[in-house]
Amino acid sequence: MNFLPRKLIVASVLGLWCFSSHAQESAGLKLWYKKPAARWVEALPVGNGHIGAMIFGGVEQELLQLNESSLWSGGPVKTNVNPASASYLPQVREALLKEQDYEKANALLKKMQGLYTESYMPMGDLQIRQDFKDKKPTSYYRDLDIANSVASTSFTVDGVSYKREIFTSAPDNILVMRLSASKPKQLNFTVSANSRLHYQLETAGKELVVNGKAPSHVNPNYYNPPGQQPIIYDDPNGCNGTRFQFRIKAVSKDGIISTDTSGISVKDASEVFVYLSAATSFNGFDKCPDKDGKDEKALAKGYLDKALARTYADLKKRHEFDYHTYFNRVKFELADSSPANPNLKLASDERLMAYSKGDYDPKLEVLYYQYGRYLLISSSRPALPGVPAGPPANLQGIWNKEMRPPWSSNYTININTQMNYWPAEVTNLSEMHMPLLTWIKDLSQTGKVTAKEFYGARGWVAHHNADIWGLSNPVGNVGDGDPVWANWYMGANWLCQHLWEHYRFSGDKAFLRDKGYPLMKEAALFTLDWLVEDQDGYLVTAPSTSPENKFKDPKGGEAAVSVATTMDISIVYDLFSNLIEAADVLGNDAEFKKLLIEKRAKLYPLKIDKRGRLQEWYKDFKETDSLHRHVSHLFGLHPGRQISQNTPEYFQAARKTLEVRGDHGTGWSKGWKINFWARLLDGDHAYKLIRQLMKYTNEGNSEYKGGGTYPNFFDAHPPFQIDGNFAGTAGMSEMLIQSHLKEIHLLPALPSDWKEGSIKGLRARSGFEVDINWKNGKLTSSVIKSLDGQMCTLKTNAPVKVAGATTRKTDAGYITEFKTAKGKTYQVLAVN
Ligand code: FUC
Repeated sequence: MNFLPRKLIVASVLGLWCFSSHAQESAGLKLWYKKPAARWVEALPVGNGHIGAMIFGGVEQELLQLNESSLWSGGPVKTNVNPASASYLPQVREALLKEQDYEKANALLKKMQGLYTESYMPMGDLQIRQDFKDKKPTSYYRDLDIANSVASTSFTVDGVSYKREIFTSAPDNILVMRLSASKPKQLNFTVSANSRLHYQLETAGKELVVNGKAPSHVNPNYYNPPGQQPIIYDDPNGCNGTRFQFRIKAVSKDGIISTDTSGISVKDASEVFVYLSAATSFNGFDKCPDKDGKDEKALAKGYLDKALARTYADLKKRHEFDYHTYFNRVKFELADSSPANPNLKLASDERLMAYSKGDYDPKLEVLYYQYGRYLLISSSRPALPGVPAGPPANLQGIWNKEMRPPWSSNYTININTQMNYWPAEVTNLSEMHMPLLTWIKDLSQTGKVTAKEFYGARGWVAHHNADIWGLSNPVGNVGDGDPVWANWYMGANWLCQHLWEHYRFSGDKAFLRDKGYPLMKEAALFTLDWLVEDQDGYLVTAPSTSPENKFKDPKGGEAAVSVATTMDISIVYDLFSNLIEAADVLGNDAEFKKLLIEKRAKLYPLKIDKRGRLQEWYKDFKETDSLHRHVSHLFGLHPGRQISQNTPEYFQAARKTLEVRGDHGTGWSKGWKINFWARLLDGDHAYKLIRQLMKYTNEGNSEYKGGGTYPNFFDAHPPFQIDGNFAGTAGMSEMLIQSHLKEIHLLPALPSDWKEGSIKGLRARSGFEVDINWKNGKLTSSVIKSLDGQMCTLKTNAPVKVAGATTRKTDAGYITEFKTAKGKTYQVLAVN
């Protein structure tokens, strides 16, 4: 299934793009370094949603560590893995609601678990050996130009300058490398390939071909039961793992090229083009990738042959056109009050280090912001003609080198996967949201089976972990998972927010009617079955956890499971509210809407604890870790919209919660806190967290540890986890524009460090595209383009003028309302 309207695909390929576009100066939008990468987190990522490569930039030995986004271990999820599960539910509820025996509930929940997810696999390595007989290179330079999505490495040896330029093209699904030298016939090198998976090498003409296979099962890296092989290739149940092929061809006008299984040898060439295509047999979440798999060989050959039929210039032009279509939609500028800022001359790793020591460098923040957009365009792609859509970006986007990656590099849906997609709509990359929205439908199908088998419930459910196969059961291998993460029931409900948000930004009613609403409704059906009444008549969830924090059990010890955690109830509130609004938009399902309104009114209410914080659990339990990285109970502040200035007591309690939680944490935790502080309208505190998130971190160096940013600007959990990058970009956007409360709030949380700047091309809900300019920390003007002809309600911190509209002052700011016509642009001027 593909949600991308055909019109959009064709328009994108033919270049008939109708949204505004802002060509970007590439000078400031480069990551550059003075030496090759010594570690993976120093290598530079390129990707097209399918092929991912980490480029190390070595002189004599270049390494491209390769991925293909559909290459996972395993196959379709198994059913009936724990037939006894549902029988424990009444006992769990009894333990929780009647006996308050949290320990007993915890033990019982372990009996209600299923299997672990599968893992995202590395595909292989491409190596280039260029023998310079140990002569020292000079003028070494490597960069990643994110304005054009091209990486290059250059250096000089013996008076000859060499350059390698690499990009991955989405329209041609190919990785292309151009190697050149400043003097004729100086290129002598070999290209070889290998894989950590099972593989064989062969040649086809002058092509080097790697055929391989992913395991049929890989245990998570943290799960090592004695006597169990963690990696299994042959599945006795008959569905072996995904096959893959990547093939490489080198082309040169004047060089001599020969190929055997040890590699491709190039001699005496002046310019060489190396092409790499890749494909897997993955054929959808519900098909065995081996016996019912796609013909990966034909696919990889097809991509390569098609690319070879084009010139390098043509491939590059098509790639850049495609990339610019998305990237150029948003242009962000922050004025630097010291225009000759010496940090601008530093290599990116040194610059990041200087920044984390406190240097002022707003252009680095812009680079970080746009890098998040670069990573999303590179790791999450809708279909293009002849190229299918890729899967959603996982914990590492599409870049992974490990056989047993951290947390399986899977979809962790108690925060991380959703976080990946927070920047998608607001930063005008709605198409990149599609792989997630499509995958939600897959997940809902296994989720229906899980709802029925595990709980005897209607609708669909998903827990905290999922994978490309749409695994939806609570993980733990029936008894080995800790319920504090495994037994959490809100994955489907939270993901449904993305369906609704896609509609809110795009105004695409057909999407809402045909794709979004049915999935949201099915999630609500599960939830209606899941909710029970407590002794006071409130609707509660039981069992319930607050990912992934524990509380002091009044009976002694630590406990994870109780009743109606604030996060559960906030997510249910969000789902029901979105469905109620969706039914209004679509003018349908009046009965169901009525039911949801009734049920929502009976949900266990938000509470404020003794210390003035938003209460995390059903009762005012004491948390075991008051600085815990998850701040699950603030879901209603962000990404929900239940808590805002319109609910001043909860708004204040949310602030207090964050103050106590503190500013430390993993990369993604800091990223979430940027968004929280932006929603609390505190730009300076949000900015403080940007500084935290962009703290220089490196592997193998105890001086630079903790949550932050690696030399290649990847987010450090640590280890690498891409969600922090995305949350950073989303959070900075949230500081400049908010539209979750049915009004467009311009500059809601502008920090004092961002005195002057502009951002063009952000999107706001109800179908608007917005440019904002500010000086001396104050809005100067804005341009609002209406894409859907909706009423526009603007909120500003000072009065503004819009032709034909009046501005009124309220306690929360200035409100300006005006009718808009589709396609028209409206000027907003600040009144001084
Ligand atoms: C959750 C988080 C961890 C990590 C993992 C992928 O379990 O608590 O910090 O992000 O997901």
